[in-house]
Amino acid sequence: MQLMNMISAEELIGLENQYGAHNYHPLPVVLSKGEGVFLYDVDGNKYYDFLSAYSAVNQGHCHPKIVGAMVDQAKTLTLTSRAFFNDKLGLAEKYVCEYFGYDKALFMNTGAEANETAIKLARKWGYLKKGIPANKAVIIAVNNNFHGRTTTIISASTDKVATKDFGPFMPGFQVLPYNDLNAIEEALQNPNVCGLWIEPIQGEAGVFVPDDGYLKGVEDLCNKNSVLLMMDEVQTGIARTGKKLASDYEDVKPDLLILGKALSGGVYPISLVLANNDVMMNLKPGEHGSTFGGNPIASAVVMTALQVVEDEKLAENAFELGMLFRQVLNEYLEENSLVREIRGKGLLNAIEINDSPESDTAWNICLRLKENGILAKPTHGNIIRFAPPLVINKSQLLDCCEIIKNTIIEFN
Ligand code: IF1
Repeated sequence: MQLMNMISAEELIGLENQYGAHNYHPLPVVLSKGEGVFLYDVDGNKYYDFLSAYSAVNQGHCHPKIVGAMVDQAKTLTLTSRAFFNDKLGLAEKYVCEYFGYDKALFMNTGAEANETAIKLARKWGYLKKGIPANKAVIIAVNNNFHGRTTTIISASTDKVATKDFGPFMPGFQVLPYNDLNAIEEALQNPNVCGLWIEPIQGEAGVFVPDDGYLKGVEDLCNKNSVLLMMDEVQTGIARTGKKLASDYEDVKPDLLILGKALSGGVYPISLVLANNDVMMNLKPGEHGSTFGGNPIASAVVMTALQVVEDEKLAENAFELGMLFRQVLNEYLEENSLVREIRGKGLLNAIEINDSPESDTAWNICLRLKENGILAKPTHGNIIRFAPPLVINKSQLLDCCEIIKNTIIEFN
C-alpha cells in the first residue's frame, strides 16, 4: 500500500507507544523486510540479524521453502480444530517422532504452552505411574530459569522482574541452583518429585553453559530416582547450539522434550512436546488441547522447516561457525578490559560486558552495533547475546566479528 510507505519510523514507533502495551523496550529500529541473515528497516538500511527472533529464525528470514509450504497450505485448509481429523497432522506427528526418536508428539503453539503441557504430563505420570499422592507432585526447577511468561511457569521463576506483582503463584515447584548435581541428588530423594525441569543452556539468563557432564549427571539422577527429565530446548534446540539438540552433546535423551521457535523457521507459531508412550498415553481425550495446536498449516510448515535444517546442514554450520566466532572474538578481545567473558555453544553465544547489570554500557554498545550494521540486544543488563540465523556463511561471520570488535573498542 503506497500509504504504508509514507509512514516514518518515528510515526510507527509512536503508534506502538500510543496503542500498544509497553511490555517491551525495543531497540529504536523499525524493520520492514527480512531475508536470510539480513533485516531491512523502513528507511532501507540493511542489518545482520544477530538475535534471530530469539532463535526462532534459525533457517533464515522468510526461507522460501518454508514460506512456500505455509502459503500452499493456507490456500487449501488452515484449521479444522482437533474435533476432526485432517490430512496433515498425522504426517507431521510421524515426521517429528522419527526425527527426534520418540513414540508420541503433542503439538501446541507457543513455547510457554509446550512447557505448560510438559508440567501437566509430568504431574499426570507422577500420580498414575509413580503413585504420588493427589496434589502432592513436585517439579524441580533451577535458578535463573526461563520457560515462558504464564503464571504457572513464573511460579518457578527466580527473576524479580518476571514475578513482581503477579502472585499468588502455583505451588508444587522447588527451585535449586543450576549446574549443581549434589543439590539435585538430595532433592530427588523426595518421593513426590515427578519431574526435573531445565534448559540445557540457560539462554535468557545470559547463555550460561553448565559444566561438561551436568546434563548426563541430571539424566542419571532422574533415572535412578524415577523422575522425568523435562528438557526445555525451545531456544537451544533445532541446531542452534551446533547439534540437532543441545542434549545431544552428552547423549542425553529427555523423557519430555520441549520445543518451539525454530520448529517453523519463524514463519508460524508452533511448539511441541515429545515423549514415549509410558508418559504420553496417560493423557486421555478431553484432558488437554488447544484450538490451533497441530493445525494443518503448522503441520505442513514444521515438516518443511525441519527438513531444511537437515538439507542445509545447519547444525554442522552452527558448530563450525560458532567455534570460529568464539575463537576470533577471544583473539580480538581477550585483553579488552570491557569484556568479562565470551561464551556459548554453536551459534548461541554471548559477550558479558565488564560493567554492572544496571549500567547502560551494553545497551549503548547495541545502539552502536545497530549503526554499524548488526542488530543484537542485551539480556540482564550487561550481557549481549549473539545468535545469527544458522544460514550465515563464513565470510559474513568474519565481517560481523570485525564489526563487533571495532564497536566494542569504541567504548574502551
Ligand atoms: C519474551 C526471553 C529468550 C525460551 C525458553 C520457553 C520460552 C522461551 C528456553 C517461551 C522464550 C523468548 C520469549 C520472549 C523473548 C525470548 C527470550 F528473553 F524472554 F527469555 F529467548 F531468552 N523456553 N523465549 O527462551 O516460548 O512462549 O515465547 O514461544 O517473552 O520476551 P514462547
